[in-house]
Amino acid sequence: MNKKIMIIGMPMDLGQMRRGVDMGPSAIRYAGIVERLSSLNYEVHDIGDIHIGRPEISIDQDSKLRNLELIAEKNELLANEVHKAIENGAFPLVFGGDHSIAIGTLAGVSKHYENLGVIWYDAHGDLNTAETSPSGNIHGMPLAASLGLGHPALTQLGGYAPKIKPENVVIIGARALDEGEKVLIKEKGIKVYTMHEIDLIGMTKVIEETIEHFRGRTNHVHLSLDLDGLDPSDAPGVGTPVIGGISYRESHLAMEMLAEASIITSAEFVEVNPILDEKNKTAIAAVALMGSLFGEKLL
Ligand code: NNH
Ligand code: MN
Ligand code: MN
Ligand code: MN
Repeated sequence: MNKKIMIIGMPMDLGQMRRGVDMGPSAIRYAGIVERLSSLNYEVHDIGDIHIGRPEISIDQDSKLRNLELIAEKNELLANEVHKAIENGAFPLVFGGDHSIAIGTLAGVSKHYENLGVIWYDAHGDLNTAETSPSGNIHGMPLAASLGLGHPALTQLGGYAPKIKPENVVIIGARALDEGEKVLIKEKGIKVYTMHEIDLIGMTKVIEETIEHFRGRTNHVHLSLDLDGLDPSDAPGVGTPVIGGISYRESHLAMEMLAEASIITSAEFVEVNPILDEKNKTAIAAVALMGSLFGEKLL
């Protein structure tokens, strides 16, 4: 694992309607992430937060997408910082913010790797476009946008598209897919481990197969972890909780196995909403999972 980590806060809540997810980066920091990673002998640099300010909510006239221009503009800033982190030899570790920030993160990361792999750990597919979205919320669209599908303001971020290829994506934890997303998954042949497969074969096999899937394909895999992938009993502080999720223990196992395989080269932890949380439980869970992802051992 890269011993230098660059933490980038992205306090943006414009991709959905539950206020408070802009406080995610603070909550994760107060749950002790810098101390945790430093104790594992990483050189941790925290560049602070991307400036979001208090922009006025706006709806794009033709697409009806909420905050389209703002999200694109702020994600350009994030993409630049992520790009710089990699340029400086560091592992970019981004804290959201809602999941629309993944458009910026992936724009920054994929610039460096032609065959970037992506693990999308989420209750949702985030494969909507303006046409299929039931909500108009851009946090339901970042995976589609990164695959080059959707509004050009999102897909063309950083000046090129697509950022990733469908065969390099693995979704884990899905249990709330919209109709248009199901069609897209079949059409593109995207590998998905829904809760059904996780129940059936277990997280061990799911991660073994995921690692195997990337072997020979790419040495660079981005982990995009939406805390709502976890069960709401373990991660209550999220805007769109879905019951029947991945347990905290299964998630630890997944992170430990990924650490062991040494394939993750960038990551983001998103959708932590302290207003909806219970005593910062979700941020604390995120920090513990990051501990495992970066090689923490129990003994
Ligand atoms: N699929 C729904 C939508 O597009 C919900 C997305 N919500 C998420 N995604 N939290 O991870 O609006
Ligand atoms: Mn470069
Ligand atoms: Mn998501
Ligand atoms: Mn989600």
